[in-house]
Amino acid sequence: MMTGLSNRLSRRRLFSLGGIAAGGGLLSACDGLARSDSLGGIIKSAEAATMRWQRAIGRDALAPEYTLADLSPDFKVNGTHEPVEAEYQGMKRGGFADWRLEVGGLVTNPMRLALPQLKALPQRTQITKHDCVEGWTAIGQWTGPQLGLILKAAGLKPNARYVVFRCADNYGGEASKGGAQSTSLYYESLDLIDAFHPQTILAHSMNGAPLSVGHGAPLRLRVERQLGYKQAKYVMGLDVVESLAGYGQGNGGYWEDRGYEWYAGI
Ligand SMILES: Nc1nc2c(c(=O)[nH]1)N[C@H]1C(S)=C(S)[C@@H](COP(=O)(O)O)O[C@H]1N2
Ligand SMILES: [Mo]
Repeated sequence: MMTGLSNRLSRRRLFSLGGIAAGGGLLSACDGLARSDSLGGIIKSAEAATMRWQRAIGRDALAPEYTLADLSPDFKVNGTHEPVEAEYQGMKRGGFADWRLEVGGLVTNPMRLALPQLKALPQRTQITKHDCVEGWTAIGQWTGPQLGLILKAAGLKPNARYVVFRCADNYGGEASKGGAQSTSLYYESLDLIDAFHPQTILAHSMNGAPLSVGHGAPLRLRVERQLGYKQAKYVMGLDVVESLAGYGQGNGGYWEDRGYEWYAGI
C-alpha cells in the first residue's frame, strides 16, 4: 500500500537517481584530501578501528560540551553557502513557512512537520566543536529537538536500520563552483545508534538565533561524535530505511560517494 507520502518520496528518489551519472571527478573532495585506492583501503581499516573503539567505550558517550565564552566569533560557512535550487529559493522567500520536514520510510506514522511543531517539542541546547575533514574546527551552540524523539513519534518498523537525511542542495551546483557540475542532491545517513544518541539533534537555531542560510536554514543535523560532512544542512526529509542502496551511489552520503568514510567518528 502506497501512502501519498511514500509516493512522493519514491518519485523524488527516482528523480535523483536519474541524475547520478554526472557526479564524481569534477569536484575536489570537500576541497581537501584526494583519494587513491591504497589510501581508500587505509581509510576503510581506520574507519573500522574507530568504530570498534567507539563501540568499546560506548557510542553513547557524550562529545565534550563547552561554554558560551568558548563560542567561535567566526564560524566558517562551508560546502553549500546557499542552495540555488528553485524549491529551496521558493521556501526561503516565504520565510520557510511552507517548509515541512518529511518523515517517512520504515515508520508506522509518517509525518510532515512544520518548524513551529519542531520548536514545540522538548528542546536540547548544546555547545560543541565542529570538526571539518579539511582541518578547521569551530565551536557553536545548537538548539533543536533530539532526533530520537522524532523517530519515536514516527514509530520504527522492525527492519529499520538507518536514517537518511535528504537535503535541498546540490553542492556541485553551488553558484561559486560554476553551476551544475552534478545533479545529485546532498544527503547523509546514520545508523540507529547515532540517531538515538542524546546529542543528535535537528537544529533550527545556532548561537541563540534562527539558523542562517549559510549554516543550513531552516534545519540541520548535529551529530556531535562525527566529522563536519555528516552535519547535513538544509534537511528536507528523513527516510528510515533498511539499506542505503537506494541513495546516491549507495555509500550513505554525498561525500561518502566520493571516497570519504561513512563512519566519520571523532
Ligand atoms: N546540505 C549540505 N550539508 C552540508 C554540506 C553541504 O555542502 N551541503 N557541507 C558539509 C561540510 S563538509 C561541513 S564542514 C559542514 C559545514 O557547516 P557550516 O557551513 O555550518 O560550517 O556542513 C556539512 N553539511
Ligand atoms: Mo567539512
